[in-house]
Amino acid sequence: MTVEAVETGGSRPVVENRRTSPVWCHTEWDPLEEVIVGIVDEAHFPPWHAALPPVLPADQHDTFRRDAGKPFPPEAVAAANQELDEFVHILESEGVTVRRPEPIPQNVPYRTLDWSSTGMYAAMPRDVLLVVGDEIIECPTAWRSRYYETLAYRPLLKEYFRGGARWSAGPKPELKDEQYDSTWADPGEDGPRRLVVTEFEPTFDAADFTRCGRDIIAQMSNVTNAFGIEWLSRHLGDDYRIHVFEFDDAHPMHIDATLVPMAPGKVLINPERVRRVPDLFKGWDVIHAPKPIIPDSHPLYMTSKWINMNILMLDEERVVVERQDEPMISLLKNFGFTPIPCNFRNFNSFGGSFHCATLDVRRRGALRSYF
Ligand code: DAV
Repeated sequence: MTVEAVETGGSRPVVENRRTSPVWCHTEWDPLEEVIVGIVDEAHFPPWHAALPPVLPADQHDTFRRDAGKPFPPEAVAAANQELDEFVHILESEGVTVRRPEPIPQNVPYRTLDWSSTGMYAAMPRDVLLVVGDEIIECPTAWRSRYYETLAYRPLLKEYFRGGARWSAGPKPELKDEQYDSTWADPGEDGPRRLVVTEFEPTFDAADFTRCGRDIIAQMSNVTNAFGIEWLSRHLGDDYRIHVFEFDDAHPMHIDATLVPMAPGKVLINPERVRRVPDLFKGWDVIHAPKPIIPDSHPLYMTSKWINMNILMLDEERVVVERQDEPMISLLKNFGFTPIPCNFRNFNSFGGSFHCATLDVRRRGALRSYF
């Protein structure tokens, strides 16, 4: 691959090989050119498993036990689909190329040497695929129900590879019983952090990482272990520094409703989970996310209401925000951003918002240090 030095930052040269790759993304805020938006087609409740209770909202455990392996309610799927269409339309009118995965059957049982499962959905590309620079990485996810989830993206992955991207995958996990702490019990909101994944083998979801150029912020969670972070760190090599922080979150899974870098020098934080902003962000504007306004009556199968923070930056100013989330819209306006409202509350029911539902495949910009 042709690698061309375009600037020198710190002690290491910064490289620009963008011309040879359709995959190119260093931050959460560089101008967005191409994005994958997930789909809710075929969405099924996963089989009940020990990895679920540490992250599902308490009031959803009974539903997940009862409906394990069944399709999500068709009216919920239809309502989410309508919002996805609106989101795609908005992205396209803002000049972004939108790609979609191919639906794969989620109710066909599969098995390994140790266990069997069915799938869930292809709604959240953010969880299972990580883009760093010109590389797209398939994540070794900890949930058995997500074992084959990246198959929905294979046509795109092959196309990007043929176009010049690098394509890799974390070590295929076995996900044996040893991967899960069978004695896990809820520590309670103020209890010590207790994670259900063990260090048996590396697992991680991409959504436990957030990119600021050479610095990548990460957390351990109920799907991402230290072994997984170490694998990724060595895989990415000396060009990147992974900073692992622990937040006040008793049920962590994915960092993107906790700490969201929005632009150089601007970070959105969850005021309940980030009681002390990491020193790394010294000198940055810290924007406290407003309390979510999603009513209790609205079903959220797999996420807390803080999913209101799960915004998508189109560049350093334009930001896609849930249309009904007036407090977030006015706060971001006050900080000089340009919010673009989109209905997404019905999609939120499936466990994510604009950041979870997308994978930014290509953003203009070079690899830099922001700290
Ligand atoms: O409440 O932290 C995070 C996003 C899930 N994909 C939460 C949910």
